[in-house]
Amino acid sequence: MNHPAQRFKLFFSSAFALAVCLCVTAFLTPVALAVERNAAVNKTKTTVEKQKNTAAKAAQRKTGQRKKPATTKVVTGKAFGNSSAVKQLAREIAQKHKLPPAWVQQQIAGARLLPQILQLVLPPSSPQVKNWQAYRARFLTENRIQTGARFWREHTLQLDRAFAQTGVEPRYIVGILGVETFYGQHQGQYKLIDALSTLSLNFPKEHPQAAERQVFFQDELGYFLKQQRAQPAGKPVLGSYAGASGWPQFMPSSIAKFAVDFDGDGRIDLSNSAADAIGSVANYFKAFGWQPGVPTHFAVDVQTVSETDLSALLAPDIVPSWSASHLADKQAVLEDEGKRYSGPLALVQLHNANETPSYVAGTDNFFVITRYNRSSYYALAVIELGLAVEREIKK
Ligand SMILES: [Ca+2]
Repeated sequence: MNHPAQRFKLFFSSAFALAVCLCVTAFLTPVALAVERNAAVNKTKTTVEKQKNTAAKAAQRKTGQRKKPATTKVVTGKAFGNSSAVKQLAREIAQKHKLPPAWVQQQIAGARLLPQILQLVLPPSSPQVKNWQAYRARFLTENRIQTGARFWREHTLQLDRAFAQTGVEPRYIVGILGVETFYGQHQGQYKLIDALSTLSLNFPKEHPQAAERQVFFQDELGYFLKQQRAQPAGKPVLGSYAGASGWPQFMPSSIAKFAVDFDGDGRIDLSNSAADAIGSVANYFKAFGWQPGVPTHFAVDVQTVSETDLSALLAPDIVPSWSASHLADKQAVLEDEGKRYSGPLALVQLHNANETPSYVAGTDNFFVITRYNRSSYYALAVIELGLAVEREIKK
């Protein structure tokens, strides 16, 4: 998929044994400026020290980390006012999104600079060590599974209706909403108008893709204002520092393209309506080619694969490229169901810090989940959380 977004890298620090640092890389993901939950254990505590406190707190909010430090406070700077940059941006947004120029300018002029998020959007300053097992452990907690089970029971009708309309099985919707916001509990605390205006007007020039990123956020600000004009929220919309909001953490452009009014009240409200969130996640997956009933991945053993073949099989990364028989030719041993699978597969490698990596063979549906967030770690956490919740409710 080509539509713009950005991804972030998560990694742990030993000093924050349970906290997570959130750093932006210059990548694109679809829905939310989604956090790339490519987890990595940063045992040496060397990277992004200057971002650690705020980033860890942001990650805690986003992921439902239980061990919270003192209440985080959003640092708010001055209002942008009617500067020439604001006037120009307002003109551009008004024209592109067919909005009244004076109204757009008023909205942006009243927005406030959020200095702390300018740090958060910078890429990490040193490589990260990825660790699937640590990453998985953060999301597959008993608390999250039990909360997911309550959510599923409470919203069974909507989940079933979404499945009937889109073919997206409830477990994947439940997995997404659990990983994204702990079932609506951690939707973010930044005013979207402030966050998006800050990134539109003051995007840090030292970012390697600064110009492209700034244009991206200007477009997102336009979508956001268009939605506010059409359907005023009545109070400030809150979300992540990157502009994602609601239970499913959709960016404004994703709301425009994929969100649906699933409870039939005439409004799309991803912040307050679990039903709208359910329908919108299902609709998103359907739009990216979800195939009902197709598994997301198979177990695969690569111990007997030669190093050269392994490199070749890993080259396409998460893009399904190999037949089951091709994998067999290269001595990769699929589980039985995988051996019979007729679609293309991706050999997905997940690092476990210094331990042996994990591998799965991802199907087209695995790839669809990565359209939500371009990370195999993220996708597998969503899948495993959804399965764990499903097992819980079927007990
Ligand atoms: Ca609604």
